[in-house]
Amino acid sequence: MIEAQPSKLTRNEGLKHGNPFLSGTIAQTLADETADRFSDDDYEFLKFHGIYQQDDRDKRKVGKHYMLMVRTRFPGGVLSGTQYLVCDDLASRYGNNTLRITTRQDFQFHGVLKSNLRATMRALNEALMTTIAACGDVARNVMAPPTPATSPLVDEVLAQARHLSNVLAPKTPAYHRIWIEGQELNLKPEALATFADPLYGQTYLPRKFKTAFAIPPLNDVDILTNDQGFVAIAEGGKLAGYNLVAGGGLGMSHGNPQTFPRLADVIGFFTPEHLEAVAKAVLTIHRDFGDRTNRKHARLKYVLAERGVDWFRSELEQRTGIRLQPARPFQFTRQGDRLGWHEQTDGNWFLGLFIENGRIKDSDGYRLKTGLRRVIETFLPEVRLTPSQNLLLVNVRPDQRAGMDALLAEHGISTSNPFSRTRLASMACPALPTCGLALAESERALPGLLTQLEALLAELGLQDDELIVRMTGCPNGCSRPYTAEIAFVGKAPNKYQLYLGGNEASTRLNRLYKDGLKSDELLAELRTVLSRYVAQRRPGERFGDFCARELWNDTTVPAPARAL
Ligand code: SRM
Ligand code: SF4
Repeated sequence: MIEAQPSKLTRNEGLKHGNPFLSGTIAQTLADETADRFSDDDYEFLKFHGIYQQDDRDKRKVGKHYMLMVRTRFPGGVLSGTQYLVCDDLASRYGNNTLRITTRQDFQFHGVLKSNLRATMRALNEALMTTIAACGDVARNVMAPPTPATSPLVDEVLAQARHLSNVLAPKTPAYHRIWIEGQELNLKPEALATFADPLYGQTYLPRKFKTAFAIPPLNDVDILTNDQGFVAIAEGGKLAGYNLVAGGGLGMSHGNPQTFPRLADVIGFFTPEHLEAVAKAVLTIHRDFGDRTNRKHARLKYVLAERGVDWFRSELEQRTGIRLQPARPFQFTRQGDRLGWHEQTDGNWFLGLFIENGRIKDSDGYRLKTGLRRVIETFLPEVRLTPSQNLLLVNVRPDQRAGMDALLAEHGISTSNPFSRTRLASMACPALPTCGLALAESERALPGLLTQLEALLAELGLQDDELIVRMTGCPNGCSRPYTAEIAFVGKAPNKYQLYLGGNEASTRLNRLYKDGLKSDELLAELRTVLSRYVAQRRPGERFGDFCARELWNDTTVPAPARAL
């Protein structure tokens, strides 16, 4: 009888096992001025430090031009005005003179040279910012609703998200020693192999792990796309506890039906004092049951999809010793941000500014980077980055508003965000030239495509409608395309898949409508469906809901209401 062979662990598992300290030879390569790049092994270790080695894909014809992308970890997207100014300065001094707000409320610095990497990292840490575990097989930045005054729960939930982010951060001293102390770290292999993280153990997680908090009815964090989510339940104006949702994730690969986007399941309710225990239990279920033999099948969503909610709940209850209560009713009605000026509950104001695709840069007549810098150094508001790649200036005194308006206007920035509703609700991932996985353009293509779409919407009398449009350069889903009403997903240079049918609350996945379309064909396909929409839509029906009903015959109530 032939015995089944255990499947082989992935290369990443071997790397983590050999060096749970996560130091690799990063420090030695940093010290070696002749080396223009890190080794392939260090490429993997660097991720745990919040760093990606990339090359400028626009320059590949003349050779590989290596550079680093550095990603911060800002739980809930919060940073002080002073910290913002440090980031702005670092982007100009060491990066490509832009700051990129990510879909998980962080900043990315693109184009950092190896010779400037340590200075960048040290300056961030000196200003009390970190990049640890912004990438890698660990719990990533914890998302939380950043907008003040949308609910009395915002501050409390934000504080819990920030606390949880610390609890879930890996504890290796390598980060501090390499980037802050500047040690060479010539540790013996035996010393490296004995380190074990108290939560993650020696091999960390099989894959990335994402956490978010949301306060219904606003789903501004797209909570169901996370590995674990905490839906705040208010009773009598107070935080009664959380409904746990688990098993969401969007990444997939073209032509591999074993990979798919998935929305999280609703697992059950618990009171706030159990938050840490529940979060750790979900993480360790992923740690212990995630597939370490296939990185494309390693996310927690596949554990949920294959073992089911009942199994998951009982495993969680065993690990925590807590009995989950039935989930409390909740409903999401909307995603997105509150842009423009709004009053906070304490009498101060906040300003929501649309940042197209999260890219803070100066261009002719629209000097966004300089204008933001000037306004922040003058008035020192708190800054919050949103999951829709926008920016909020928070805690502004009423008497400061006019001065801020005027200063921003001097740089071509209007605080009334004068863009179409569809553009305001759009997002694109970075893709080319920095992302090594991009198959097609995204951030550089979407603004122009939207201009064409805006013309089409005007022609059809839909110029005042909001269509949630998202674009990515590959199927990994970084700008969360699969919950959009319209999504363009890159397949090859200038070839996209067109997905239709997500909803306003981000509680329904869209579906593939057409494959392999060029940019101009995307518009032609949309013209056909939008014309049908104009002719056949029900009163008040949004485009995504119309597509679900008419194209997919899907009239079910989207999760999570269905799951309760
Ligand atoms: Fe992402 C990989 C950018 C949010 C799913 N993502 C990447 C890399 C690092 C490419 C790489 O591995 O070489 C991209 C860097 C591009 C560049 O040049 O900057 C990248 N992801 C981004 C950001 C910057 C997109 C943005 O428009 O803001 C977001 C950074 C968030 C952060 O601050 O942590 C970003 N990525 C997401 C999201 C959305 C979310 O988390 O809310 C997803 C889908 C949700 C999910 O995780 O399922 C996402 N990124 C992926 C995947 C697919 C993972 C999978 O399970 O298959 C990859 C590829 C991978 O991990 O192998 C990836
Ligand atoms: Fe890169 Fe693909 Fe993510 Fe876009 S979706 S940033 S192309 S990995």
